[in-house]
Amino acid sequence: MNKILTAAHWGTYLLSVEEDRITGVEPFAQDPDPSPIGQSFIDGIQHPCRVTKPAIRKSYLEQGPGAATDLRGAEPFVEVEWDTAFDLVSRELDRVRQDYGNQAIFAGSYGWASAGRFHHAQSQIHRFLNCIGGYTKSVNTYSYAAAEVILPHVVGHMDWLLKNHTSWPVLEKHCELMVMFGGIALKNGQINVGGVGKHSAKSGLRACRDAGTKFVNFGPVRDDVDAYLEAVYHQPRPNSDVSIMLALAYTLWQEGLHDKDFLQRYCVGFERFLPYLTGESDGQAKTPEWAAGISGLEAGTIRDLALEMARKRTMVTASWSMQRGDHGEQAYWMTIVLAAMLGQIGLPGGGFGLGYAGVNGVGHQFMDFAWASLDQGTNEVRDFIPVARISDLLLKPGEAFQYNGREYRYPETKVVYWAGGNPFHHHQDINRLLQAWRKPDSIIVHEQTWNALSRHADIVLPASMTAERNDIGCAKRDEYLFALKQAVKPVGEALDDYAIFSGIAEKMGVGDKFTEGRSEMDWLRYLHTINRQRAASFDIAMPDFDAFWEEGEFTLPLGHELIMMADYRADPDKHPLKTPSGRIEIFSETVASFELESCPGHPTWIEPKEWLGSPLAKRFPLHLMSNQPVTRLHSQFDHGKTSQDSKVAGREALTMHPEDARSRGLKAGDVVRVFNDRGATLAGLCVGDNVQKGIVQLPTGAWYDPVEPGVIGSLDKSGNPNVLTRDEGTSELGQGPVAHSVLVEVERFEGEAPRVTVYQPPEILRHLS
Ligand SMILES: Nc1nc2c(c(=O)[nH]1)N[C@H]1C(S)=C(S)[C@@H](COP(=O)(O)OP(=O)(O)OC[C@H]3O[C@@H](n4cnc5c(=O)[nH]c(N)nc54)[C@H](O)[C@@H]3O)O[C@H]1N2
Ligand SMILES: Nc1nc2c(c(=O)[nH]1)N[C@H]1C(S)=C(S)[C@@H](COP(=O)(O)OP(=O)(O)OC[C@H]3O[C@@H](n4cnc5c(=O)[nH]c(N)nc54)[C@H](O)[C@@H]3O)O[C@H]1N2
Ligand SMILES: [Mo]
Repeated sequence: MNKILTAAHWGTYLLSVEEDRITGVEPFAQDPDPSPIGQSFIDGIQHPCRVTKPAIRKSYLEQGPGAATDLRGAEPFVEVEWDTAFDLVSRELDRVRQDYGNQAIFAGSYGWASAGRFHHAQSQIHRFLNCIGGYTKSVNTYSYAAAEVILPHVVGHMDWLLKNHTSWPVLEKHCELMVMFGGIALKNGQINVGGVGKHSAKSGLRACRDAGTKFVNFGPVRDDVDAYLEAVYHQPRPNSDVSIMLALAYTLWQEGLHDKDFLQRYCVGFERFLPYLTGESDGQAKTPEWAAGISGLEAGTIRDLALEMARKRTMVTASWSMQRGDHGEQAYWMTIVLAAMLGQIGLPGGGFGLGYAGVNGVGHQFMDFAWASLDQGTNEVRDFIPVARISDLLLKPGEAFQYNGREYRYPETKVVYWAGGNPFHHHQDINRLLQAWRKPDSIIVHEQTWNALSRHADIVLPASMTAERNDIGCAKRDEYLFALKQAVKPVGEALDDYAIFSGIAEKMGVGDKFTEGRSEMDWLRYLHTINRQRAASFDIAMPDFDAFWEEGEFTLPLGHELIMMADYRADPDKHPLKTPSGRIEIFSETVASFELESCPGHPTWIEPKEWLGSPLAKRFPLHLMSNQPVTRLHSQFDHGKTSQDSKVAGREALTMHPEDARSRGLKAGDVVRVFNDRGATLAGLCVGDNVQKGIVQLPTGAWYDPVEPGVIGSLDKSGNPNVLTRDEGTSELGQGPVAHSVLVEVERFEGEAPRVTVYQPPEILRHLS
């Protein structure tokens, strides 16, 4: 039996391999808190739902691009040889770029793909398409799109902030009070983009508790906070957080506890915000009583907390989910303004945090080292979409959209090309997506499994998984470099994305440009050489490639303990922020000049379009929390053991408060229908008071599995919340997704529930009859 190291976004593991089968999984010995998701490798890699051979939708193979696009998702596939598949793809890309131009190829290809630096699917697809003239791209992430757009106006870029978060050991020593909005969920800290050596969030937080930090959380789900922290829980009406923050700010001002020197020296625009806070400008003082009416909390609770925050070294944190709702920009802007009024930004243990443990790297102490990655070349196409505007792109060619203060237009799309992401997982309002999905002539995907994305494509090219190829593993905000050796042969005829693009590039006459004559191992050596040179510039000796490959791992020295914005606090003239004024902008002249109702010039309470406070709550009285799943990464390995073991009544579990269950006559284990005007899905019921009354939790990631494939509005059998969510931008500024502002109703599903079938392959023909 061989033991071979592999890496995933949720950690590093040793796979036991016997006769080309994976028979066991052990976590990496140095990881103090490994994720159970790794157990899904046992059945998930060599699973019947893997795509094993290139496959073409039947009508498409018979009639070519644009054939019966309404049958996407409903027709059988026909297997073809790789050479035929390469021909089909290269001819279609050629046709479209010649007849319409490269902007007609949409290849934002958003998604998490897999760990492994070289075989990173997005790097591969973008490099390949840049070799043939480019593609329409997407900007920002589903994770924190609103933050990425608002924060540069207010304090600095999200990437810069995430790299500079105050690290756990500093919090342990200095933080007296941590006030959390949306919790700090350890389930999320299992993950890190690109991989994890040591999971540090749990020990980091628990050390704070042991050292006496008090934790207070505002949020609907108790599991968002580790029970060990003995947090004080408040359960405000979801999406009301900005009103609570405003009331905390109001109390600080009213009591004269706001830090006037800090606001004067480090910020601009407090005087433009103050009339709003006091109500001078709109007739409504943002008092605790006012916020109580919106959030359902006690005014006294808010007032007392404000006083305590002013007395103590306080860290105010907001999870990324806080800005994945209507007007998500406001939640982050107001978090920063509240922290600025407390005046502790740049002090150890104080200030603000945006997404601690959202991934393991936030809070983790690491060395700031940029690992080498594949050069993607230059994209000659200027067109782009904000990432969550994919359905709009396809449905509204030629129409204008607003983004960050400017107007742009959607180009017309003929080809959609995806590798390493799953829009049938990540995008909101799947029924609207299905409508949009009928528009392009061709949909080409590289997929590992027969999930909803590959089922709704025309050309499906089977991609290998990390354990099936050689790679190097390294991640942002993580200190480890791993040699990832191929553990098993790829299933069937699956190839890695590099080999697939090499084959297509060859047909299109750009083979050498794409590969630069390098094999997989040549590329790993090449990337290692860059890493080694970078390490040398830090006086770190890294072994040569052969020694590293033999050794299997390399670790960077421990980074410094970080205090976010300490430099800025020490000398704001020497270390100005990258905002227009160089200061924290409580009022932004730039944002104000855009004259957007959906994002005014200072943080503002704007009522969400869909929440428990809206008239729609009469028909759909439950707020849906489609948060990140505990047992997988999004849709990845939903077919694997860890995720499948967590299903209830064969589908995704929906958790509901006991009183809400009782009033609907529901009990644990029931199959329930979750619905609103946009769609309906079936889930298995869990009942528990870990969720707030009036909300239901249905995590993202179950594979969309319609009762009637290809029919828009069909009932989903597996519990995918995105048949229920809204497809609208956070605002005209950020255009981020609003997955967390959604209302639903839940009822028992009467009769025999349809069987979930999505974890078995669709109908596949060996050849055209
Ligand atoms: N309702 C709701 N929706 C959400 C969210 C939410 O909170 N609620 N969260 C959003 C967020 S924050 C995010 S980041 C997105 C995540 O959305 P995605 O990143 O799109 O989700 P994944 O399931 O990780 O999709 C990755 C896909 O890539 C494939 N893949 C993996 N490795 C490879 C590879 O090497 N090659 C190829 N060709 N394919 C590969 C996998 O099979 C999988 O289908 O979802 C968003 N959607
Ligand atoms: N296990 C696992 N971990 C993951 C991922 C995964 O798929 N699986 N995905 C990763 C990715 S891509 C990302 S972006 C991060 C996401 O990190 P987050 O965006 O923070 O994750 P969520 O789980 O969506 O949300 C965290 C909690 O916020 C609360 N919440 C939602 N809306 C509100 C609100 O209006 N007010 C308040 N106060 N609370 C609210 C919910 O109770 C929810 O459980 O997680 C990463 N980690
Ligand atoms: Mo994300």
